[in-house]
Amino acid sequence: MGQIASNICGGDGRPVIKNDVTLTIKNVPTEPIAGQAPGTSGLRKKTKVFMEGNYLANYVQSVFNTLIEENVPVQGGTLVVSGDGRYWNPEAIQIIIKIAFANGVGRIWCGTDGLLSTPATSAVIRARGYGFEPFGGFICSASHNPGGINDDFGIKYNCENGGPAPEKLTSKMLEWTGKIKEYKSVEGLPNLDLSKPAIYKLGDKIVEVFDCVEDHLKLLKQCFDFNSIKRLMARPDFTIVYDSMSGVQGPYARRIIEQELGAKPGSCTNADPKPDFGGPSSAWHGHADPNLTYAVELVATMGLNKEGQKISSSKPIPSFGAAADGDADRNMILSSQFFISPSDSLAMIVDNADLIPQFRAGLKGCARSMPTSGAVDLVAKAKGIECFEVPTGWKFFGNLMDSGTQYFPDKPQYTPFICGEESFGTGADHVREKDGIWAVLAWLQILAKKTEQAGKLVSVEDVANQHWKTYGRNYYARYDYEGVDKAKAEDMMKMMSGKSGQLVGKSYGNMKIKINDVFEYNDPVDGSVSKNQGVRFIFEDGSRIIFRLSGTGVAGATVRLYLEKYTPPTGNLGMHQFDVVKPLADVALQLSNLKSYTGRDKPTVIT
Ligand code: G16
Repeated sequence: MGQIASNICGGDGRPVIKNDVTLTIKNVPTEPIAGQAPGTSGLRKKTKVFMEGNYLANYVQSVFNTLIEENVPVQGGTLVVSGDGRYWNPEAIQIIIKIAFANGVGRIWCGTDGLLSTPATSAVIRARGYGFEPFGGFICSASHNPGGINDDFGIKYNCENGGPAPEKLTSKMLEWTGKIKEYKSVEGLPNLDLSKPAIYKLGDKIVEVFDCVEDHLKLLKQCFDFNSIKRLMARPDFTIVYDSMSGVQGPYARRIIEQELGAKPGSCTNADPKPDFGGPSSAWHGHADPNLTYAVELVATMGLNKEGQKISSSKPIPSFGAAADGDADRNMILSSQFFISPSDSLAMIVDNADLIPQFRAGLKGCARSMPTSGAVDLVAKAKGIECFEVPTGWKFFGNLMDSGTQYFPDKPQYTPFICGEESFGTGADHVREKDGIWAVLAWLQILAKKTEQAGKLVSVEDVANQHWKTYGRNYYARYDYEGVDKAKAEDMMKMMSGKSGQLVGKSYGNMKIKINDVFEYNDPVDGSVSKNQGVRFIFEDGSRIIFRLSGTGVAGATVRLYLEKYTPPTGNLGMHQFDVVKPLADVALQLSNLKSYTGRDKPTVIT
């Protein structure tokens, strides 16, 4: 950078780099850009769209206009700005910093190399503290969507509680994008080296760069008993592979799983973050999306094919496997030749919460998104814990976790709290985002304690078998039809919504429809209503067929079809989930007429 007046230590080992620059605020005229509505999780578009003209600046300024209107303490405040390392992250971060300073922000916090995973951002906003508590943060990420100049970019604003902005704020942001006339920026900001921890004093503004792992690690150490996980790792019969799929999880995985917990070096694979998450030449074609289809490398290492069926392997199969997505909020959990569905994983973590120190005071609440299987409901009922069903989108869990705190002091408290989604998201109230490495540690903690109790290695498969014998099994699968014509997909949804309630009592094979409706959520904490959250067909035997359109894609539409069939403990628990739900899929195709609407006769991804 420009002139370094002095280079002294910041007290915590970081150099303080002073630069007496004068940052001049400029008002840049702009015009509204259509289509800046955030989806399920932030604004996601093709990278080239974000790179064009004022696209990013308009959105960021619209966020600031909203925050200022809402009396958020932006003036002199602290803001976190980082991302998942995807293509154009460094440039976007510089643009955001300039707009933030021009709008009055006093201090910016960045992870090293501009990296912070989504859960780590939440941890930093909530827990880094020391007198400069941030009012919020920007996460530059399109999560599991591929990165690269020809792929996707995204941005999301998280609030002071560390969670995604609620719908009432994002709608105001959207309103601003429709009437914006200018954005503010500063001139004279030197190019900052974000590669090492440092404190930059730039006139009266400060940019602090800190190790991207430290805050998240500190928080996770409060949640888990690292020593007992270390003992599991040290067992000669335990091996682990954690695939970061070239996303942002790499530095976290290496530091926590290998260095802190003692897994063998090399246990963390694809652990160098890449701007294209490995791109077309990677086995997963840059889709850093941990599921059976995309996490092909890990799935094969664990002795499975993409249908989750056992395959032979010439190499020893690790006892535990996990994968993360681009921004490291998602997780997939496997054991040797065994895949656990995210819905089951959630239920089993809730069932074994007493083995996790974070919940030593006793779990008070849990929740799942609507399409997630009802496996967790059965556990919650047996244990007398409150269980909520919310729409798809992590933001809907936030209010439940904040209920009974300073945000909603008159409402009941549901924390300690665990929640999760079928879309490979699991987490708890230590942060306000789903947390991939938290889920991995939760499983390792459960296995470590059960192994200690049993005196022999207990696997994910052992826990699952025991669980199903107790609660029965919610056989589950999701079919995705990606890249279909948006208008046609919307017509199909409209047709099904239009029949709401009319199919009750109708039989399909040996199943009779009990409920057919469009899911609507009445938030018990802030009273807000979210309509149109998916078409549901619920049968008398408890089987469910759910249809929704994905809200995270950037082109066309993705139809998601969720299928669930419950088998009691006395039934056949050892079948393959895809075979069990197949007859339900046939009924779903009949109910939706999907083939004639979309022209598709098979899904792109089944997981
Ligand atoms: C986001 C949300 C999740 C949601 C998922 C799937 O995940 O944070 O809560 O379940 O999208 O959404 P859709 O079905 O609309 O594509 P992520 O990992 O992409 O941030």
